[in-house]
Amino acid sequence: MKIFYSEEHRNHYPPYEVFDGGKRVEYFENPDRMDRILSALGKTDWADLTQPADFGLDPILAVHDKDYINFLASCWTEWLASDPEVAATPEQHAFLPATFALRRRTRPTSSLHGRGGYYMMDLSACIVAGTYKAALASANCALSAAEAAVSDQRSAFGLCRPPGHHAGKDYAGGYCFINNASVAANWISSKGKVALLDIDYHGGNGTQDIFYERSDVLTISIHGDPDYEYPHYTGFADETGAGAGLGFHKNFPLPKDTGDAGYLATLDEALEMIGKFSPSYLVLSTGMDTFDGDPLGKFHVTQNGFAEIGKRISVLKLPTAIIMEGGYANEALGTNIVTLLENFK
Ligand code: OKP
Ligand code: ZN
Repeated sequence: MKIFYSEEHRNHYPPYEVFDGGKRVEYFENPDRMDRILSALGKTDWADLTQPADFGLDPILAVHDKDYINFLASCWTEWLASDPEVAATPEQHAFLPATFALRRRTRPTSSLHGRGGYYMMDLSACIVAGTYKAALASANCALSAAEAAVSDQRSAFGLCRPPGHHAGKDYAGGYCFINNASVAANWISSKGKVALLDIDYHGGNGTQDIFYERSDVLTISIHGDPDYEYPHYTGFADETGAGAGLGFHKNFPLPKDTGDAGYLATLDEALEMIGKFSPSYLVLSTGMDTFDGDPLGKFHVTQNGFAEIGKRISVLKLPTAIIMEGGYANEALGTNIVTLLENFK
């Protein structure tokens, strides 16, 4: 299986993130995640690691707002230039706003923090010196996987970091800056009918927003119920698309403590919907934080569960761009990904 991976992500490693109550903690979405996956893939005889191609900005701007991307591109250097304390000790800092724009007749203003609170939805998508280039490289990994799926008519893995599914057209959040899976799905949509299934533990709010009014891309997300889980405000069962997209989005919010049986029963429903849509391609937003014991999740999917998830999705027999999202139980992350891929390919 072709696996698209870039080392660029290492330069995106914020010194901290901020939890509820203002508590600073280590950045959970860390480079070690990729090392665990690389080491597990290195022990297989089928992992064909390749550098992503550079697709330029066009396929990204087909999904994201230009001013938002410009904000990502210049945020760090603007902050360095405006704050001597940051300039003196850049490695101790991460760019974060303290005021957020509720999207009710608000607008981005010209100051850096006036854009920060507009283009960021929370305190977990910290921007540091290497963030923008890492986000571009991550999107290129997704696009390369999409291109491989289309041209080889077989599945490929975009080993993306930073992840993408919380990023909307004009906002970052939840460790995500560019919505890699959405950029890939949108790119594929001009070559054939595509469905996007999000199996990350957290609701794919960015993906939902991006395709909400489109009928040509079916989007489905299975996740912790926003009634108790991040991203809190969207991902409910009654959100099914709007306008031309009505009926082309589906959320499966699940209760705390969902295990293999409950998860697989829901997955079957999702796969049946995809079957009826009858796409030519699939994009799989692949988060492994449904795993039992993930520090950011409340489900109990086991390694056997991931094997079964891989098997059942593979029954669709669709060339699939598998796009890495979350998963924070680092010790198990490599094994879990390899288990899923091995049962999928
Ligand atoms: C990203 B992905 C609140 C912390 C929220 C954000 C989690 C982002 C998950 N206590 N942190 O979907 O794996
Ligand atoms: Zn997640």
